[in-house]
Amino acid sequence: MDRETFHNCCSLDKMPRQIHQQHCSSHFIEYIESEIPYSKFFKNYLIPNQPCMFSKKFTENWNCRKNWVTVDGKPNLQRLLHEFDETPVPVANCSAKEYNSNPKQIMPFKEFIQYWREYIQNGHSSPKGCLYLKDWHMQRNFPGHNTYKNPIYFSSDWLNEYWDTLEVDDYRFVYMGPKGSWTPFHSDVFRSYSWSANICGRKKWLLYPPGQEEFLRDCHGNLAYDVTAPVLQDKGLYAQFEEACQPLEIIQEAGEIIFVPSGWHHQVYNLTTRYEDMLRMMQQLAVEDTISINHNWLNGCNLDIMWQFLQDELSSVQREIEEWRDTMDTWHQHCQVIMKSCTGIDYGEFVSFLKTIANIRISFLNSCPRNADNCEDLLAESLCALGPHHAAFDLQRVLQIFESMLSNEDFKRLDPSALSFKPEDLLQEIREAVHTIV
Ligand SMILES: O=C(O)CCC(=O)C(=O)O
Ligand SMILES: [Fe+2]
Repeated sequence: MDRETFHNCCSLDKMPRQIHQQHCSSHFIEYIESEIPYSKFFKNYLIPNQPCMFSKKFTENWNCRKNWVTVDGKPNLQRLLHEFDETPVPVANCSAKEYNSNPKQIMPFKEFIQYWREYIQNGHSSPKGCLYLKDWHMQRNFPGHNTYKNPIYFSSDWLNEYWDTLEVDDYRFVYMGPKGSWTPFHSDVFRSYSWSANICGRKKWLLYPPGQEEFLRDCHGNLAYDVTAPVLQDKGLYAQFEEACQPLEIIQEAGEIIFVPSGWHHQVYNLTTRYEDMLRMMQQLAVEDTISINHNWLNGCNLDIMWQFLQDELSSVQREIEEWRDTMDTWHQHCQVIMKSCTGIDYGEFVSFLKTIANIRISFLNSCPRNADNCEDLLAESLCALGPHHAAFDLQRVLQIFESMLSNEDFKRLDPSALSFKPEDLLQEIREAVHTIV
């Protein structure tokens, strides 16, 4: 990041995001044909929270684009079987609905491939339903395989950076879906961004700008499972459906990478050729065999959206258990526990997350290796590639959110001894580190 972008973007309040609540954005997605400077992606897509598509040039050197795909563009099942064999993988059943999602099971990779082969031979049907291998942490399980390389545009990724330090989880996934597989309507974990690259096959995305999901809830407040289902026409159930805008409908071809902005709800289908796509629409069938790599990620640009999400989640937990408020001394702690079990994070962990991200950048600015070639690991390499102004931008954003947290009533109620540090000390350190750059 250059000095100018840093100065222009530091205070995001000066650059409000587009408000989509009342009107919808264009029905076209911006297309990035070849390399653009990182700062352009940052200014045009990350900060305004707008979707875009990268051409297949951005994935042409990935090993999986060669190794996992046959010459006629189909998944190379033989090769995949050889590579992953008995590995346990998570598999969803798209034909069954469980709450607002699909039930999942773990099975050996080879069992999934066997199912997939039979499914294709059977004219894309099976008594087992349509199974979709999804949310598989392939990269984490096989770090040495060098399957793909994270493009620089998505490298300011605090979510994976933080969870990597804990060594328990990450948000980097592989999806493999036969014809008919799809992902129900949702937005991503903590309102993160996602990027998704098609290794082979095609996907159709239905994207709704933030706020539109409010029109896509039933009379109990639950989000629609399938935004294309006829039941949404039922005014008694989905009273506001007519107020929702048409979704941005995007076809993603093999090799292309889509950037899905923060809080944009989406529904995704795996498709095949354009002809079959037409047939699908006529017959109301979903079509094709697709492999994709999907990462969830967030950073200083959408940190405020995550923080707002956490506050909204806590408020809804508080509403749920309001009736016990006066009967329990530990009611506020309980709200945090419930929030953690529902969303995967509570306020205490959010603070640890911010602290970890800040400390890494403070050390980076203090040592400041300016040459990416001298960096020892991938994290240092990406900090170097993004440069000291990006690190300073990150710190500035942590500072702003930290200040907002410190004045938040629910945050003030947390047990201070649960924090292993004094927030004021960290804030001071951040200010000093940013000062060295400004
Ligand atoms: O590809 C899919 O089926 C779903 C992907 C998705 O929801 C995402 O990348 O955020
Ligand atoms: Fe998603």
